[in-house]
Amino acid sequence: MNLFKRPISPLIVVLFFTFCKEHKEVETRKNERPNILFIMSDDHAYQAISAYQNHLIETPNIDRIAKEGILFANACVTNSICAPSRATILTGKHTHINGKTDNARPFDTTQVTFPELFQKAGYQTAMFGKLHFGNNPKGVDDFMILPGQGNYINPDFITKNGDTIRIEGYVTDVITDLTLDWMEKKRDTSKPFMLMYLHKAPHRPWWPRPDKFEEFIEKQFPEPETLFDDYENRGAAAKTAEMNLLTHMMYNHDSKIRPELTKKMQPEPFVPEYKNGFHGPYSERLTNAQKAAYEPILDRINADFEENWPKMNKREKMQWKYQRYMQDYLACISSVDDNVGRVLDYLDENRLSENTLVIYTSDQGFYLGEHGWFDKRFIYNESFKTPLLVKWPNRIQPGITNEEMVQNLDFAQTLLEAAQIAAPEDMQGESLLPLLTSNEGLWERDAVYYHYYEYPAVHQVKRHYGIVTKEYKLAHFYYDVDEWELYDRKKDPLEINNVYGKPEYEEITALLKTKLEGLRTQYGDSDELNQHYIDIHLENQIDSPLKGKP
Ligand code: SGN
Ligand code: CA
Repeated sequence: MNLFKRPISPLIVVLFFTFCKEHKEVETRKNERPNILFIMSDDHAYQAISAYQNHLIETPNIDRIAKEGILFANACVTNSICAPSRATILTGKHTHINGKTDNARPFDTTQVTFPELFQKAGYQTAMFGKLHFGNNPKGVDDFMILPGQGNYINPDFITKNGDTIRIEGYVTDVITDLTLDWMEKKRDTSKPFMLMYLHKAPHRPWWPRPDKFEEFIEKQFPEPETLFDDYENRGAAAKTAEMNLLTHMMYNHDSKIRPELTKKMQPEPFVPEYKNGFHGPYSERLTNAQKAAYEPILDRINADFEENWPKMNKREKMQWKYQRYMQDYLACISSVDDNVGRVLDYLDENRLSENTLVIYTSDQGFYLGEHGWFDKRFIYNESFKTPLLVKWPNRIQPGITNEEMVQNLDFAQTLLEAAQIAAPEDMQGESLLPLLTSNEGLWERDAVYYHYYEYPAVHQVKRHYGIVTKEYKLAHFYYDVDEWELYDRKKDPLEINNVYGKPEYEEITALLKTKLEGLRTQYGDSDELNQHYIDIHLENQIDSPLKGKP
């Protein structure tokens, strides 16, 4: 039969034109500049995102980003602490170049940051939530940021006009309301947007919203294998760090035991507290109604502590503190996840999802009892790695996992390239676009550079720099020690055996040292710069909160 002579069915014609139209729309969208939604939380461990691991909590909304896009299993930071990580993200440069070595000194705002490049390129830009820079953001048309660390309940915000206003509510909900309000009412629909939505949670001191608080104090969580780590086979740094749950996590400030009760009980072991006990949200900031919601929950925690703590041995005390910690930390994350869901729903409902690149990350990872710790700072996995999930429909295949060693250093160049904006030559990262769009062959980096500086300071984690490959991790701790640590990542994923100096690792150590020097030269770091930053730090000595000052 001659097909060409057959009359074409009207249905086929309609389908054909619909296909052409849709195909054309997809093609046009591919060429359109995408909106960027940059979501970052503070201290969100990948162990507490179910797309990574689901033994602690389900995070269905954050997981949506992974389901619809890509999950980076080996994303890491260049320096595991808040403001320095943010400076690296915004400048695309390592700490020793952007100069933001610690949380204390303000960021040098004469530097170019990626939002201003978006703004200059015709994007509408905005930022809501935690920046923690000691000054206001550059290159954003609109912003509302928390002063410093901010507060969980009834938070204050610095506005673009220079005012500080207090907004009643729970910080994670409030930051989301501001973000949604901007998208709904302030967005210029003739322009693409670059929006930074930056959570304070789940930062210490982990105050959940009352309903989540109540829900999570009922839960018990599995313990990490290294909860009772004794730091054998490690150097001085792990032994002297002040972030152990039993000996450094505060009864009042962290575990929510009322100062009056600890005064009466004098619990062992002794842990120095902040002078103001319930530092943070639980102070005169709360309305009576809010206090009435928290008090019965605090009553239960305090009654349990009063009755059971004196009967517990050391091991049981560690376990009690771990459970208390996880209950509050994970309850805070549950609110982050709900609110991320609200924002993703907004994008879906307003047909914005298709042309919006959504990125979810944290300023660094966090210890959830691993090595007996809370906090971050070390080059060890839980704080060195950071969550990274990206979705961008039509460009990123859904459900991909990528194992490459990518860093927060790469974010600026990635987002700029996605928006077809030229990145300045002196940015030090690499665009992740080839990985996002699956051309894995184009990725060559096999080792990353890390450098942590904030010492002496809160948590007393010693200064160190190092190199990490998929197989090994080599770190040099310096300043008041001169110690090397080497971990065989494949054989010792928990990083409890420092094999530096073992004869069978001599060859690889020499190779890694050469490679590390190569990275230091490539990125422009040096012993002279180490000394320079030590001098600056000592001039601006940061008070330890253990001296009573938060
Ligand atoms: C505060 C915390 C510390 C934390 C630093 C830095 N104490 O000082 O535990 O390490 O911030 O955190 S608390 O008073 O908030 O409880 S960072 O994320 O900002 O780098
Ligand atoms: Ca942080």
